[in-house]
Amino acid sequence: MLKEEKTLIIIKPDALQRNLLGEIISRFEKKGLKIVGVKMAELGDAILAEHYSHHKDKPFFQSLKNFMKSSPVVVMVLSGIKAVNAVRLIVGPTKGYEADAGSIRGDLSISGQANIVHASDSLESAEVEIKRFFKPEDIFEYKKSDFEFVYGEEERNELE
Ligand code: FUP
Repeated sequence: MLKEEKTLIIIKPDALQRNLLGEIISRFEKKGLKIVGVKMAELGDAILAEHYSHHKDKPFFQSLKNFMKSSPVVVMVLSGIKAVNAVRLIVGPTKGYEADAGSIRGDLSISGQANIVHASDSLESAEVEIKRFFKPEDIFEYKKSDFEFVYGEEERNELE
């Protein structure tokens, strides 16, 4: 049974500083993903330590936190069929210099750290990450007028 998944993305300081916010949001919008949460935030040590806890013993941990604190970020929740995987494909693998042309990181980044965007890597981490950055009342459930053309009939019947 199909259902709309929610996934979390963080548009990182390099993207804001390089005027890429519109370009990045536009790619997700054009895909057919629905924006159900969005905010600007300055991330502090505590939330970054939690978000990147899987890297806490890596040599780049401190510089990663410094980078993520270097300017505000934009945090978004995107919704759609198989959204977690679809967004990871659009974002591309971690290092910009290894990412395929066509992906956000492949087209817009040539760094392993300044890689433009974070995206949840599984449905389980998406649930945890969305709770980390958003209160339930800041996530919006609504119908978009392009729904009929973004999805096919059988998909729409399953989703409704
Ligand atoms: P991803 O899920 O693709 O964002 O990748 P990871 O969770 O493995 O890494 C999270 C962040 O750590 C990357 F976005 C950038 C940073 N990083 C480095 O700075 N250096 C590295 O060698 C690997 C990751």
